Amino acid sequence: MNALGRHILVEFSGCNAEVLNDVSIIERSMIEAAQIAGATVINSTFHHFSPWGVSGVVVIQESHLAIHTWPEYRYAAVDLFTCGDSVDPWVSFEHLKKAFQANYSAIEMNRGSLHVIKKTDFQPKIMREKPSFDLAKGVQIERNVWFTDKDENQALSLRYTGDVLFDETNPFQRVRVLDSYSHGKFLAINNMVMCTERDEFHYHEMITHPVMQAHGNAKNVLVIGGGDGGTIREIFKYDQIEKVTMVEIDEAVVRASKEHLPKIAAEFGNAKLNLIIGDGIQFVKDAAPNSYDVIVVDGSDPVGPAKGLFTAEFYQNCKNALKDGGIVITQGESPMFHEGTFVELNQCLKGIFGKGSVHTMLFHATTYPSGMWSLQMGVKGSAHPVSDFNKDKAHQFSKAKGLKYYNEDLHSAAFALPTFVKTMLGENV
Ligand code: SPD
Repeated sequence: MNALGRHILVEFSGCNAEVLNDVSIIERSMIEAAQIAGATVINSTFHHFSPWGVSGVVVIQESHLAIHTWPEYRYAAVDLFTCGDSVDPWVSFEHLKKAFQANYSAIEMNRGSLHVIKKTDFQPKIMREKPSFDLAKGVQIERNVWFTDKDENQALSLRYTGDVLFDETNPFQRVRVLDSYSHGKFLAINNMVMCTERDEFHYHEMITHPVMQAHGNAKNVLVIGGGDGGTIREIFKYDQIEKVTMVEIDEAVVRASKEHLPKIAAEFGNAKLNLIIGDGIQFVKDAAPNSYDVIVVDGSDPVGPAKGLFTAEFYQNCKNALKDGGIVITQGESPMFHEGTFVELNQCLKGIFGKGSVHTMLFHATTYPSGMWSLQMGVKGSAHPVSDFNKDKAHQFSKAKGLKYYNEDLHSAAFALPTFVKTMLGENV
């Protein structure tokens, strides 16, 4: 070869769109493509974009392999660039063609043609230290694979190992468990983070304890969603509980959590739990009036099956199913990430429970986009969750149960809203 390297520019078309949207498969295929061509892999960086698409690069001692995918066009742009004679980029090409089930067009060009460039006697002023390891001896490569929860303008990313512990797509949604470096294992539904091992207690304690403490003596509780089990784990910390009914639409969420997130899914064996795999929206519609002390709506974001959890009909049915003095609490999205949904849900609840009986809380959701998340309460009655709650009881409870986020001071503080949020909700009078 009369050049420093060979560069193949590939247009892969007609590919399998699901494969092109799967960061783990893409990363694995690209690394394999490098390795079977005889390259020495140094590291890899891959990002999954939401709603779709993957970009990534595998750095090899002999240059790089790079990819950008457009699943919606079933298209991938791939660069296979290798230097020296020991690696054949066409071997990588063949591997990827098969992995993506692709049609292709490709051109090869020489890089650093020796007709054009001449070697000099360049002597670097500073010599790099010798590497402390021998790449050829198969050291562990550094992988840089990211999961991104985002809309068109904002995102939250977690770097994960690249290994996929659970991945199932069913008619409702895609359910995954991945292993992040900073937050441990996490549950993702449709490219959105649901909970991570490290910070799930923020969400699960806050969706449970303020409402349970505000009620004071809830014995019969209904949970809609909550398939990972974190919410029922918190509810079962109350000795007075007689029955918890949980209606989760997707059994895969329960299974994934039991299998991979056992500390979150710790209470599925509780004898007081009635777990129903079914449609929570229909369940509440059919529920007998005046049945529940507390209803917890622990759903996903309003796409897919959780869409119906953001409607007036659903909350009207929740109100009917509550006893007098009962309270519904729902995850209310983020004022910074989903302002429209946040405000609409608040207005919807006010229309059903009355303006003075809807109360909004904020808490730190460190792995949800923007980090600021809301919970909204609708009270069937006149009790106020702050002025009427028993602070001393909340203190004793949170201490005795070793809670890590909720305490009696935070209870009141969570209802204190920043001025801009009050303005959004029309409450800054
Ligand atoms: N954007 C994430 C909102 C998720 C709310 N539900 C999480 C489920 C945890 N039990």
